[in-house]
Amino acid sequence: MRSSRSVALSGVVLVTLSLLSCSHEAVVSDIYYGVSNYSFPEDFIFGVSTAAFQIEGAWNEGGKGESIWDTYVHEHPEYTPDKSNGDIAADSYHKFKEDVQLIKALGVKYYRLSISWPRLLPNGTSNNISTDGARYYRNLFEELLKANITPIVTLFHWDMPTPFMDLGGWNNPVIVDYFVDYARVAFNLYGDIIKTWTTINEPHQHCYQGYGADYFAPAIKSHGVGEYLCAHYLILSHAKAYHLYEKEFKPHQKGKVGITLDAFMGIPKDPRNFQDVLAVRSYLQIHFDLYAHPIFSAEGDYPTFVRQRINNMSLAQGFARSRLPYFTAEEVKIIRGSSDFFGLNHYTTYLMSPSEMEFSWSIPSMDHDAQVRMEQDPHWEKPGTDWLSVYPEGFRKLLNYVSDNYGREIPIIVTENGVGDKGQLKDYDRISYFNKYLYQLLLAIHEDNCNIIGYFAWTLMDDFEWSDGYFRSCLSTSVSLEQTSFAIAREIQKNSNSYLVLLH
Ligand code: BGP
Repeated sequence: MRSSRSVALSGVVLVTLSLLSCSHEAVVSDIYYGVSNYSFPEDFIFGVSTAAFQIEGAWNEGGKGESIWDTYVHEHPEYTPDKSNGDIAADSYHKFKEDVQLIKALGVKYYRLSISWPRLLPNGTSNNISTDGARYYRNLFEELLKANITPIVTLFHWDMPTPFMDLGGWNNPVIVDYFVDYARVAFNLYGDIIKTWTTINEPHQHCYQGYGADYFAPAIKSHGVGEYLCAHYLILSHAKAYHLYEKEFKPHQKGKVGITLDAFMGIPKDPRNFQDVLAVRSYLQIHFDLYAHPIFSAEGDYPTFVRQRINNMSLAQGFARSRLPYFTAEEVKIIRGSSDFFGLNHYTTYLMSPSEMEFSWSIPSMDHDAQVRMEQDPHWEKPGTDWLSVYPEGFRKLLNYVSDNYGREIPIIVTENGVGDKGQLKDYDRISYFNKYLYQLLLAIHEDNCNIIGYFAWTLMDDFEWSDGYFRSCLSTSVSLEQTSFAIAREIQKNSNSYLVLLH
C-alpha cells in the first residue's frame, strides 16, 4: 500500500479551516456535500501539521548530524522519482519566521511540528547537545507563542540519527534508553513552554514501510520480523518516555504526552459476506490494534487475536518462536495507559476481503499474517496519489472504532488528515475533501458521542513527501523543477491566495 505518496495542503484549504476556527458558531460549509447544522465545540483545536525532515532543510548546518533519511536519499538518489532529497526542503530552518506568519495568516491557533533528533543531538546521544540546534527550536517555539500559536511537538517523526541505525535502529533494544535520554533533553530544554508532546508519529507506517518493506528509510526489508521488532521497541520507548515525563516533569511543567497512530479504515467488500467482515477485523487488529491495544486498552498487551495469529503462523512456518516478541508483565503494566490523548492520523479507506496470498506479499510478512486483500472502489474520487481515494464515511467509522474499542474518556486529536494533488493549483478537490471529512468528524462528535477535541490538517506547505520527493505532475511551468521544494512550496502558497476570494 501507499505505493505513491504526496499529500500537501495549500492555502486555500487552510482558508476553509480558518473560517471554521475563527468562529465556533461556524458550520461546515460544504459546497459539494450539503451543509451541516452542527458546529464545532467552542474550545475545539484547529491546527496544521508538518514534520522536521519534510520542511527544515539545512541538513548539515548548525552542527546537525545525519538522519536515516539524509543518508538513505544521498546514497540512493534514484529512490525518489525526482531524485530529490531533504537538503533544502521548504527551507524552514532559515524561514521559520515566514512559516509562523503563514500560520498566523491562516487563523489557526495550533501548529504540530517535530524536532529533528539529529539536529538537537548530532550523534543521537545526550552527551552532545547542539547549541545551534537547541537555539533553533527555542527561537521557533517562542516565535509561535509570540504570534499566539500553540506548538504541539513530536519527538520522533521518522528521522532517526544515522549512528543508531548502524546499531539496528528500533530493532535493537538499547534504543529504548537512548530515546528516553533524547526525550529528557527535549523536556528539559522546552518543557517550560511546550505543554503538549507526542512521542512518536505513526509507528505503523514507519515500521511497516521502513523495517518490513523498503519503501521508506531505513529500507531494511525484513518482512514479518523487522516490523514487529520495530513496533515492540517503539511502543516500549514511547511508554518509558511517557513515564519519564509523568515522574520528573509533569509535576512542575504540567503538560500532556501522547502518541500518534495511523490507520486506513476498512469496510467489507461485500457487507453481507461475513468473511469480508472478518477480514476488516483482521486488518485493523494487525495493522492498528497491534499498537493501540497495548497502550489504550484496559487490559494492555498485544490483542489476543494478533498474538495467536502470529504465533500460529510463525509455528507453521518453522520458526523456533513467535515473530512477535513478548512484553514482560512489568512492561505490559507500564505501557498500558501511557498516553494522555489518542493522536490519530487518517487519510483513506479500503474495501477488504480475505486472501491467503497476493502477488505483492512475501512469506512471512505482516500482510501475509493479516491475510486481507485491499482495494478501492473505482467510483471513489482519487484527486491525487493513487493510494488515496475519497471515502469520508470511513473517517467517521474509524473515529467510532477508536471510541468503541478504547473508550470515550480518552480524548482523540486528529493529528493529520488531508489529500494530495497532481500539482494543480486550483484546490477544488482539496476543499471538497476537507469539507467532507470535517463533516464526518462533526457527525462523530454530535451523533456518535466520540470525544474528539482537535483536528490538524496535513500540511502547512508543500514539502518533501518521503519517497515521492517533491513530485508534482503538472506544476506551473513558471516554477523551475530544479528549484524543487522551496520555490514550489512558497510559490503555491502565493498562488492559492486567489482562492480566498473564491471561498467568500
Ligand atoms: C503521514 C506522515 C506525514 C505525511 C503524510 C502524507 O503518513 O505522517 O509525514 O507524509 O502521511 O503522506 P503522503 O505523502 O503519503 O500522502
